[in-house]
Amino acid sequence: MLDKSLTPEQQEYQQLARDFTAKHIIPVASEYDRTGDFPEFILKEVKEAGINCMAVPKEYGGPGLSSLIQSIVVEEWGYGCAGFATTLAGNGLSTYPVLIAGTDEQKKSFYPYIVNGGMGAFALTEPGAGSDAGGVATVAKREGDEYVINGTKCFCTTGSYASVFIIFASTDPSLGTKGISAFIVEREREGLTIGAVEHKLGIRSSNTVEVLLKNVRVPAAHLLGQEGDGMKIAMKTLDMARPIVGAIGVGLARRAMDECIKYVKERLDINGKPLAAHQNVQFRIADMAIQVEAARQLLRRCMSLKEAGLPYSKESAMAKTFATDTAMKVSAEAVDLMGEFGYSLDSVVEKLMRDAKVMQIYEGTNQIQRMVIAGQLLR
Ligand code: COS
Repeated sequence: MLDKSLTPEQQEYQQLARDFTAKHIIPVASEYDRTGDFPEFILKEVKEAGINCMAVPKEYGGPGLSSLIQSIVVEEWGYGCAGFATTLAGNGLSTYPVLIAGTDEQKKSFYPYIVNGGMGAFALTEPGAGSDAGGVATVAKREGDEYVINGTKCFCTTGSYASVFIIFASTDPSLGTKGISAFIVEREREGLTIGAVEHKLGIRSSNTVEVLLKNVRVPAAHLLGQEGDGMKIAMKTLDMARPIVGAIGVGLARRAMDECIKYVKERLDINGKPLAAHQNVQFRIADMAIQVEAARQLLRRCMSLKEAGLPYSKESAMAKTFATDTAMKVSAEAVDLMGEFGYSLDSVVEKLMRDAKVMQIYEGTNQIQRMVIAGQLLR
């Protein structure tokens, strides 16, 4: 059922994304999960459907969709496969720093890389700077009209396939977070190589790698904003990205609930009655539905604040936390209710449970989100 509380345009995108997911993601998701292969084909399809890099404005070749529509589309991707959704949303994430701080010229040169079917990657995290994003040890030294970048990035989504990266590096380590800067770095720059590829418990079709930077030279014009703006650019980017992760979580939780409903209606107990006839089962299904809907509404409120140009950093952290905790809880509950069938590698829900875990960790752990929320409430 389409959500009738949405506007006709929003419903249109919900239908489009639902059809896209049913056609291109659901039929192949378990195979890509099993092999861990990267679904390169999905890029062409998402571009053709007009839902690639959804935040990029029309004037730069993107679809320029509202934040609410973006979350509606991503929920559908998350329903199909969180690995595919991470790849597609990760591509969008790489466009945010340029949207936030890029000049017109930077937008014109950067967006075609990604919008026309290439991929971008956001590289902030380092072996010694995960939750402590300000601990970035990669350095960018100014030499004439170039910067020379040295360091190691890790857990970089889509790094092996990206044609361009947003790299965060310190231009003045003595200034701490105020010395961090952000750069556009193309893949072909000499000295940029891909290191270890992560083997993961879930979202196995998404590509997660180490990015090694050894004397990588970029023109000074590739600096986003001013030297020292990097931490703020990163934080604003994450504000935009966290509800999108929440949307993947809502989609995943909804899928777990749907799979579970199908099962309890068909599966008979020892007296020949469907499991769904038991009040205990009904209550557990009802709790799933309450959590999915609450997560979705928290997300939509965050998106309305953002669209209205109001502060939404706290709500972004809330939506991400609640939606991804819901994804974890509902998928684990689905495995529990489906018993051995749910635990089997042939079931859909065991994959959902594996995929859900990382959402509580990436784009800022849910503990970091609670720090952001409490920080605003207690200041
Ligand atoms: N929007 C704009 N600016 C922000 C901001 C936001 N949402 N949040 C913080 N800032 C600014 C602060 O105002 C501060 O600027 P000033 O020094 O000018 O005052 C600067 O950024 C540093 O902020 P803060 O002092 O709060 O930074 P901390 O080092 O204490 O770190 C946390 C704050 C923990 C919240 C941050 O490191 C974080 O989000 N960590 C998680 C990182 C993450 O999500 N990684 C996932 C990577 S995605 S692949």
